Amino acid sequence: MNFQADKRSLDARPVPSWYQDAKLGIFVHWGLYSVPAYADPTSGDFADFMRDLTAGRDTAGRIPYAEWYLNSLRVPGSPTARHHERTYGSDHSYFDFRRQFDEGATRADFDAWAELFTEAGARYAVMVTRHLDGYPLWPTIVPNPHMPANFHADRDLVGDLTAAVRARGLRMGLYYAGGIDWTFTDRPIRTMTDLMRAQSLGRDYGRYAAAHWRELIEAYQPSILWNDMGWPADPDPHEIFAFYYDRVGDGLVNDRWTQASTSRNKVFRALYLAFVSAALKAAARGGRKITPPTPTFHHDIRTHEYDVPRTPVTSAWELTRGIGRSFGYNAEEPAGDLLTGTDLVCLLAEVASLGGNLLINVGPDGQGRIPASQQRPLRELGAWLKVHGEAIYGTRSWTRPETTTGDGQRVRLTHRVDPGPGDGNGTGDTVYAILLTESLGDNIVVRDLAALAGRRRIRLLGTDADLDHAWSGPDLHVRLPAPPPHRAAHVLALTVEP
Ligand code: FUL
Repeated sequence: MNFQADKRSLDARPVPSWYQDAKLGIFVHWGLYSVPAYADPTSGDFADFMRDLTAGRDTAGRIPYAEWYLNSLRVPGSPTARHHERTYGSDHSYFDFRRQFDEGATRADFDAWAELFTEAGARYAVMVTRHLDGYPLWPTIVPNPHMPANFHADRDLVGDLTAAVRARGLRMGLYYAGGIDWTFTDRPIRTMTDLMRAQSLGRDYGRYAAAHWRELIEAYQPSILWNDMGWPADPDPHEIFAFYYDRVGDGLVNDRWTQASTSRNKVFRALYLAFVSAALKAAARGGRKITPPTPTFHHDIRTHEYDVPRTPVTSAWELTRGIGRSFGYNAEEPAGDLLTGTDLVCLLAEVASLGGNLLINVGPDGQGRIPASQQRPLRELGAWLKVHGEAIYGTRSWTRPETTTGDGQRVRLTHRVDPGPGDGNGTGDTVYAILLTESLGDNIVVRDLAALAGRRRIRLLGTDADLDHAWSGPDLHVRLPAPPPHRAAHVLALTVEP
């Protein structure tokens, strides 16, 4: 099929269902920034950074993301600039980390990474191929006009990780920071106006980024195009989408192809930037927050970062975050800032109850190893999914996402529609009540499930028996033969009786 490069015709293409069924993906942020592996541990959360930015304040290079090392380094006197000076000296440039990174990368054991992703229960991975620092992790033949020849990783890291991930039966998506490349500018991003300027790199950059995406699509046929930080005014991203869908029939694209000003007219762009800058200053004086208008492009997946939406979203969407407060490995991060296995189970249940996917990130170190502190919670999540995956994979949001137990514990609800008798393995229309509590007694009350009262078969996942139960008004009372063992969360499956 030949797709047309326009939003209306691309929007008419159905979103491939594998994605919403998959529910769990692993993001990989690994690059030159993984060698210094530093972000100031006192710089707060990503939300604090965004609050400052959208209120027109100067962030002064303070961001919890270690993958923004080069940007923070360019802000004189920032915690990163001071750390760099102390640790490496002022003669050591960011791109001097290439030697150590490329050397460590030769030893990275991608089969071990893919084994971890599988054990975590992930059904896909998304790898950063080129972050904002501009360093490509595959042997691109597209020359960077600002950098020496062969400016890319020595080993084909994208190809090798893609092969290892696919060998385990997982899908592979690719991330590319299309809107920004710090090798095309020296100016750091401190404010919202800087951010928009950093997204206006001109036509040559547009051609460079588009050539990269086309190269990645042809070489690796990614299952997801995960673009980041917007897209230049030229060329139209719909041309890339049409090119992509023609080659990867069940591929998906995310929603980060917008930018504050997409006008091709330079004068208009300059006026727009001046307007936004004045509006930001006024907003800062009045303590208000402004969101610059953004045009929308075609997309299949909506993305949320750290911030979980409050209400269910029926179209495909994804929450992404690090296990801690950074995507790139931050060796300074205190252990208490990392999610535990139980936290991950609760987060995945919350996201699934809202109809979304969780794209949880790993940040390997400069030697290509995934730190044990990140592996542990992922393996615990996977162990829970082995028993309770039925409540997550292939589900959608139900008429409401949550309720509580009789004693006030949180309960997340997901829904699986019976594929019908023709399917042969139809389990019946099932609602899953995921009880976010580690220990459970033998008498359970789940409140406000009126819509489910009636002929239901009730099981506790991990056991086979149908459970004795009764309804009192909208509340479900279940009696277990004995209190179940400790788990990150317990799941009651409520299935319509045939
Ligand atoms: C953000 C980037 O700025 C972060 O570094 C990270 O890549 C995240 C997934 O997207 O917008």
